[in-house]
Amino acid sequence: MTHTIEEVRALYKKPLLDLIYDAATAHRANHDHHEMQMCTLLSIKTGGCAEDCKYCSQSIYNNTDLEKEILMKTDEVLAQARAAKEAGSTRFCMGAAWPRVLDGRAFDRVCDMVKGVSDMGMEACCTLGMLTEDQAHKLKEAGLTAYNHNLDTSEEFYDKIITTRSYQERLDTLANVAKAGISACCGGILGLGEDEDDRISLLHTLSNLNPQPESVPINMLVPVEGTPLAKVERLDIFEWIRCIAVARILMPKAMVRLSAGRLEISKEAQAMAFMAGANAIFTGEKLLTTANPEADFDYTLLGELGMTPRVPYKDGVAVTEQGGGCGKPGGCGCASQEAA
Ligand code: SAM
Ligand code: DTB
Ligand code: SF4
Repeated sequence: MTHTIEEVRALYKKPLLDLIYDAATAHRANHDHHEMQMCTLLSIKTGGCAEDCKYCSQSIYNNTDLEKEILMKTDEVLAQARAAKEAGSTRFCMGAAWPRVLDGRAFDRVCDMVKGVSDMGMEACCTLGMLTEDQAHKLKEAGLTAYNHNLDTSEEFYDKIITTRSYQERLDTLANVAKAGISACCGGILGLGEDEDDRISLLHTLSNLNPQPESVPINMLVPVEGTPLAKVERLDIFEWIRCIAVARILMPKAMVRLSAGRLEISKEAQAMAFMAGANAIFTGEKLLTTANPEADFDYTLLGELGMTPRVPYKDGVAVTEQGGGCGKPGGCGCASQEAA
């Protein structure tokens, strides 16, 4: 179903509690609202990126004190994936600070990593920059579940944030991902200094992608010292919640993923975001290069709210090799486990 920009604006402008109520209704009609998908990120190649994204610690245009790291070895990555699985994650996302994928040994190694993660029974995701259709097919063959490639902000605001690539190039990669039959994980960053119309425009573009993204990461800017956005004014938290609710209503089947920025967001606001339809988080003490809440914080919060981590699924069938039926890390011994 396509949505006009006026429809998206009308939704966005609803009284907040009505909007959250509608989003919670859409969430409950399409998902088990007690479930939270836990995902882990790993930066497999860090820093030295030739794009000029004004928010990013990894761009060569920004003066951050990040240590560059070359592409990790496959077995080191798989050891981290196994640890993430043991800690309760069902999705492992590998990020490389590349503007685009180049064919050759590095890409072949990433395909091996994807295969290894997928063979462990975890959903494998990567974010490697721009991708050709042929490269997307190779990742699909290796077992990739989803490719993360964000639109980040509105088309109108894009050149205030990134000038080394165009919005159309992002859309082209998303089309290549779709042609290879890989799910798209596509969302954006809030708090870049954009205005309300930019947030509405981003949500409109995301919801009109065909097919709609399987996963929609909502990042709140993590201000990084040495980037042009280090001192930008913080976005009001209710705007963040509003975007989550609108994303849930417009993309009812998607996983709405709270991504960067949770460390600075109170547990009450995170609970409100879950109410508004967010059903996935990144766990682990690090995102790619910035800090994330401790596992204890996340598991305590889920417990307080009566929520449970989602069990892993592969090809529509629950993976039972490890972990209990409830999906708790290490398992609790309960047997009930249904495929979605
Ligand atoms: N280089 C690839 C790309 O840009 O598509 C993949 C890695 S990039 C770090 C993945 C996403 O992380 C970006 O699209 C952006 O949404 C998010 N991100 C990066 N730095 C961030 C920051 N400081 N705060 C919030 N989100 C950020
Ligand atoms: C996404 O949208 N957010 C994640 C994931 N996709 C790769 C990355 C967040 C990165 C936050 C900044 C950092 O840690 O460098
Ligand atoms: Fe490079 Fe991605 Fe960072 Fe942009 S967001 S500088 S493309 S790593």
